[in-house]
Amino acid sequence: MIVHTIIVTSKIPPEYPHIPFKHVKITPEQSLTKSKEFLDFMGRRRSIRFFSDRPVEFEIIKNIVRTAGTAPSGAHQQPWTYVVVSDPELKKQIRIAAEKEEKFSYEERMTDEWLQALARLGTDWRKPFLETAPYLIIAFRQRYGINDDGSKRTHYYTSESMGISVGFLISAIHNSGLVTLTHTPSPMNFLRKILKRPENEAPFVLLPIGYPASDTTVPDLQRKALNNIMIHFS
Ligand code: IYR
Repeated sequence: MIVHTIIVTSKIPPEYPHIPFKHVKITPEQSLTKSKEFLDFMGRRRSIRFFSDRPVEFEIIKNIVRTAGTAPSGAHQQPWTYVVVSDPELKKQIRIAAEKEEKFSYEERMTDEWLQALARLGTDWRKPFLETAPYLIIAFRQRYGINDDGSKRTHYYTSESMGISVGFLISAIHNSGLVTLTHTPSPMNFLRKILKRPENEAPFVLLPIGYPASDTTVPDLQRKALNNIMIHFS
C-alpha cells in the first residue's frame, strides 16, 4: 500500500498550538460519485421571485445561518451579521423602503444598457416577496470590528468573506428544500436604519426565504459550459 504523506513544516506559534485535523475519508470512487451528485443538486437551484406564505420552522433558518457561519474568512474574523426578519410589520417597512429606492432606480438611475441586461429576468420595482416570504435574511458586512475597549479593529477581505459565507447560506437554503433570491435593493443603507445596525455594519445582500408560490416560473437561462469557465494548465 502506498501511503501518501507529506510532512509540512510551517511556523506554528507555540502560543497558539494547533489540533489534529479529522479528515472524513472516502474512496476516489465515492469522491467522483459525490462530486457528480452535488453538481446535479446545485444545478437544480434557481433564484426565485415568487414566494408562498407557507411557514418555515425557525430551527431550519437557524441551521442555515449556522452553515453560513462555517465559511472561511479573512484572518478568521467572521465579519458577518445575519439579521433574520419574520415580523410582518418590519417586513412591510422594508418592502416600502426597498420599493421606493427600486422605483427610482428603474425609472431614473439605471441605464438602458442595464435595463436591457435585466429584461429576460422580468423584474421591476415591485417587490411583494419582501412581505410574502416568511423570512428575510439581511447579511451585514462588518467593515471593521470593535474591541472590548471600544477601539476599532481592522477587518481583512470582508467582501470576499461575505461572498463565500452568503454562498454557503444559499447552498444551505437549497439543501433544506427552500428557495431564495439574492436581492440587492440599491442603495441599501435604509436596511441599516430600519434594523438599527451599528455604524460598522454595511448591508451586503437581502435574501427572502421560503417556499416557491405554486405557479412559480423562472427565466429560461443557460449556464456557461465548463470550457467557458475553466482553463486548465497541465
Ligand atoms: N436591484 C434591482 C435590479 C436588479 C439588478 C440586477 I444586476 C439583477 O441581477 C437583478 C435585479 C432589483 O432587484 O430588481
